[in-house]
Amino acid sequence: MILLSGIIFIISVTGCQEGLNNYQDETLKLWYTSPAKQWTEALPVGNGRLGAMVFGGIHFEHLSINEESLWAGQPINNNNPDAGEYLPEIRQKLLNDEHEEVFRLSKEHLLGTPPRIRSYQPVCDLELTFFGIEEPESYRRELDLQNGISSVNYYSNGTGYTREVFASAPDDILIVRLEASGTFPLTLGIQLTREQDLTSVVPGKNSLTLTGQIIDAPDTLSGPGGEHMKFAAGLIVFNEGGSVKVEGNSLMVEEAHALTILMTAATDYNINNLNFDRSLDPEKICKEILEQAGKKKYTTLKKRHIEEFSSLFGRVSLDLGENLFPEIPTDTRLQAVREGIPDHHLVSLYFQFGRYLLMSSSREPGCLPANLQGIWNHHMKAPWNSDFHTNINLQMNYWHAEVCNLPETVKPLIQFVNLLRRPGSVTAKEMYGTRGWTLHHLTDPFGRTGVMDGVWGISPMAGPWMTFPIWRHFEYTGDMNYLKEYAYPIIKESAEFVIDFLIEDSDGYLVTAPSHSPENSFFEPGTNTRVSITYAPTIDIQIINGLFDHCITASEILDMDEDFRRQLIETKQKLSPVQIGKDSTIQEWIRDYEEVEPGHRHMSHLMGLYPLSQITPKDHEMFEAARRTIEKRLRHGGGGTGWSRAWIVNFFARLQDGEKAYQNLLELLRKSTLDNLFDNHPPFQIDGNFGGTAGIAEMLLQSHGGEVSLLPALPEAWHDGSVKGICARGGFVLDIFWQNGNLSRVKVLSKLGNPCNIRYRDKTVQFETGMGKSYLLDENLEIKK
Ligand code: FUC
Repeated sequence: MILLSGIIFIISVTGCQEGLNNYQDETLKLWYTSPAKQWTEALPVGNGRLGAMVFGGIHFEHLSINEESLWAGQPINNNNPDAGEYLPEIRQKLLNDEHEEVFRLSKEHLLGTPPRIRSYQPVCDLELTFFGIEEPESYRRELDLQNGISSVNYYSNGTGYTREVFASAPDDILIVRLEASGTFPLTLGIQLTREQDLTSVVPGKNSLTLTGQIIDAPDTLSGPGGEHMKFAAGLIVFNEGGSVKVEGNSLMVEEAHALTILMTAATDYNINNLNFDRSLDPEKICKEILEQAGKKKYTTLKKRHIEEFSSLFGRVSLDLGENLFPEIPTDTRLQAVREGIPDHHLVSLYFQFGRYLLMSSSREPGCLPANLQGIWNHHMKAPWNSDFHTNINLQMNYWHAEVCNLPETVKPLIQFVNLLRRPGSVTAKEMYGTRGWTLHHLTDPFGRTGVMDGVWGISPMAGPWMTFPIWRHFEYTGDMNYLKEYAYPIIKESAEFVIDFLIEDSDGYLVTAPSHSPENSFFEPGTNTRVSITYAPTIDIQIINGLFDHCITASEILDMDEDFRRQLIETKQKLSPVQIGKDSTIQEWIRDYEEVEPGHRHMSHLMGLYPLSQITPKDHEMFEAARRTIEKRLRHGGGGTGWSRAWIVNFFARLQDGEKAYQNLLELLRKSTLDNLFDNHPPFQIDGNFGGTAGIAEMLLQSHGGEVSLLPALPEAWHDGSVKGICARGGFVLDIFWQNGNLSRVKVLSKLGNPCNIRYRDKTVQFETGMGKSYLLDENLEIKK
């Protein structure tokens, strides 16, 4: 894997650090009293490129290792070659409600060729087999969120054993440190294993090098087979005391009192090409990284890691009450929450874990965004391929990034979307005969953008949807260079796609056709026939309105493309409207169809409520209809997956209903959270964690519609508290304090010098700010001198 070259991103992060303390909280740890029995109990570390799940075993330690770019498959243009020819007929039949025919034609002539992708894969396992250790007298494994170190401590054989594992971003390396203090030193075997596609594991004097290449078997669904991505992993061992020798293809360490293992992995993936690149030699890349890191002492590597890691993590603190259960392990606390015992500190730990996971799976030295499992996956064929799902999941992964003061985590997403324009423009042209670019409901690092999986993959508005995090990054950072060079071109070309894609329906509205409302279907009126392909579902109208609004604003700010701007304004007026149906909820489709699954996990027609801000209290009728829409979903068993429940938390936060937001947050913890705090979408999906963190932030601070709104959905349970370092659109960083459920004070740091329009309950104040200046406001929003 190489980093994206030739593109320089200027991401204003320095401003975020300015004026911010590094908040220390000794209690920000997940901890347990026994080793993980399965992968979903292990603890994650990552540096954006490398990831490891640490099991913490006593006799046998097992680290499941990932490198973000190791994927099966290869680039393929999977746009159905018939699409252009059949599109007019499909559209016509769709407008005539000939659903069966539309289904048949779409399946044959729109569905991707091939329709599936292959999986993200683990690199290898690092296995440590310890000899002579008796059952320990005490055992603790933990993950310290503040310094990104997972550790294991136990006492056995009259000796204290400690183990630390972390993934350093500055040195691009995974580090395992083992120490034994007492009479019984460390004797262990070290092995690298992989269940398939292994070329060799070669030991050196104190090293192991693993090499391999993914060999894909031909498969009609996912494409031709072949010798695909190359990969390597390497480690060096530095022993203090004792000896290291080679045994077969593993290393044997005898009687060491301390040991440092440096480990890395690499592939020949080149993101610039969205392909592997045979000029890259993964083995050589590993050697170089290890050589550089090997020059530094363990203490230096650790210090560099902690400094870098905590400088990002420490930007935000959340205090919802002190830790009342410092002596109780995390899994027991979670179980207590499941049984109805309040634990506000566990909520803040969960919030910070969401920040931790994003920092660890999406940033330099990595170059790809966080996938469905962030960066952590141990399956050769992962659930949903651990892919980039773009019909809610990848977008949700970044909902909390800006507000939680981690703008640099968005950079890999920006790079990736920027590069997807290339295959995305081929899809736009070949399938729909349009300008611009788009993709459908999922993609892989090879940039496949045709229709995937089945006809429910016909979601041409997923491309425009992917522009929202791109725009949001500008809203928070105000980075003009970024707007001009990256955001605007991505957004404008997406808007061009939409302009060309829209057609007129029989009522004279401009509609998207074909499309669907993710992943729901409706009954054809008067029949039991289920239909999913449709035109102008509500989500599309909301997405287009959002996209066009962003594009119009961007072109105004940049003072560019006046004619195009006018065209967008005119087009907006001709879009079909968002409607309220007979049961007073927001209609999911252009007609008031009956839903097949009224409790469906997707709530796509509420996109305008969150993450967009088209549905606000200013439009009382629509606002109340949105409330009824969620309630209806919930009545029918909605919120069944973690990400769905997390979305509901955000909805209720936007509805300014702190109590319901809180109840749903508790449901997220109770029903969809594993003992290691991963979101449980069997087995695991990271979007629920990220959406949940965004939801907590949204309860405490909102900043859409030109207003910074303080504590808009504070539940009664969070009586006293504070959140520090949280960010608002317009370049503000806030420290908010409350007591007895009421605002007590707020400190506003203005990074950009924009005017600040601040709301608390019914009161708003506006004041001018100076760039880099801080303002303290009291409980009445009066500025203190
Ligand atoms: C969407 C969801 C599923 C799952 C998948 C990866 O399609 O409907 O629940 O999260 O993405």
